[in-house]
Amino acid sequence: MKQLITLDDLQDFDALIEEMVALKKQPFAHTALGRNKTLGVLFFNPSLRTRISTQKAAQNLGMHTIVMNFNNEGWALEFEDGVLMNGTTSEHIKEAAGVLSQYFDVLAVRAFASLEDKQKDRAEVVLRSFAKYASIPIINLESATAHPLQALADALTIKTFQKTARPKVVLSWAPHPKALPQAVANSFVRMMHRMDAEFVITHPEGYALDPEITKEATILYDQKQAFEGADFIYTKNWSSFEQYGQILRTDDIWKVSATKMKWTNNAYFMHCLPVRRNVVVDQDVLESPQALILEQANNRTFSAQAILKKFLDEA
Ligand code: AN0
Ligand code: CP
Repeated sequence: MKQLITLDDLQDFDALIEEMVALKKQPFAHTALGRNKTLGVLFFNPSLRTRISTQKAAQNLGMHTIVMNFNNEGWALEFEDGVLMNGTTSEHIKEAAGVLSQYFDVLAVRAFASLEDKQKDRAEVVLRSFAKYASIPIINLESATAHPLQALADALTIKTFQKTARPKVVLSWAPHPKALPQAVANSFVRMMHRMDAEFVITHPEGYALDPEITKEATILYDQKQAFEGADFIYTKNWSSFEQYGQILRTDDIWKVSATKMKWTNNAYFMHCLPVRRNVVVDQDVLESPQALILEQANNRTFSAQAILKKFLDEA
């Protein structure tokens, strides 16, 4: 494996989950593996969890980390080939990725969707260009269409808390005042297809995700019907995929509340964070014993560590 851009790059899903469980039990069992190796971490967007947990994961493996906030501190990058660079961009991705490959052993990149150009976002121009022109492994820290480390952490959370062999897991769209990407939801769907579970997506009409990704999923427009008998409610906002990047409604009908959680089988509540309180979900749900949000955040260290370990093992 030379890159983790989407979960489709990962062949051995079950083995990776087992690795995460082992690393969570003994985070410092492989401190010699990353000795004298350096992880580069580039951010084109804000982050709390990804930024800290990825560095912690590297540190647990004995690696060094260098973080760079690229938007404010790097040169404006050009991604188009053969272009006359007499405009706003200062450095081509071919040089930038080549140069970074001189300094680092593994490179992790966060570059969100533009939500303006659907074709460019779907082509994953930024992440795939880094992967194409770097000579070192690339890890996606949330790209235009995917957030695989979040989904792997969520898989570990579900595995840890499931009470039956085949739990019912519901991905429920939520309201949000800003247009957000589909990346978290996409990766959650891809991940759920690899789990033994009854998986249901519920969202209002107009909020269908990329049909390429959801083609095997059960989709319900009735949130109550979806919640009935659920063991896990995973809520997340995303902007419209069809009317790309648009917010189609501003009401709070789809917000998760304690009343809605009563429709479920005493379900656990999940969200990747950051979450807008009382917009996406009521705060009493977030603060209830059923909320797994801190466990999900904790598991981000072990998803990053398992992927880093895989790259170091294969180097
Ligand atoms: C981002 C998103 O929805 O993709 C990051 C989530 C991990 N969320 C926000 O921008 C609020
Ligand atoms: N869940 C997640 O990726 O959080 P950050 O955006 O804070 O990294």
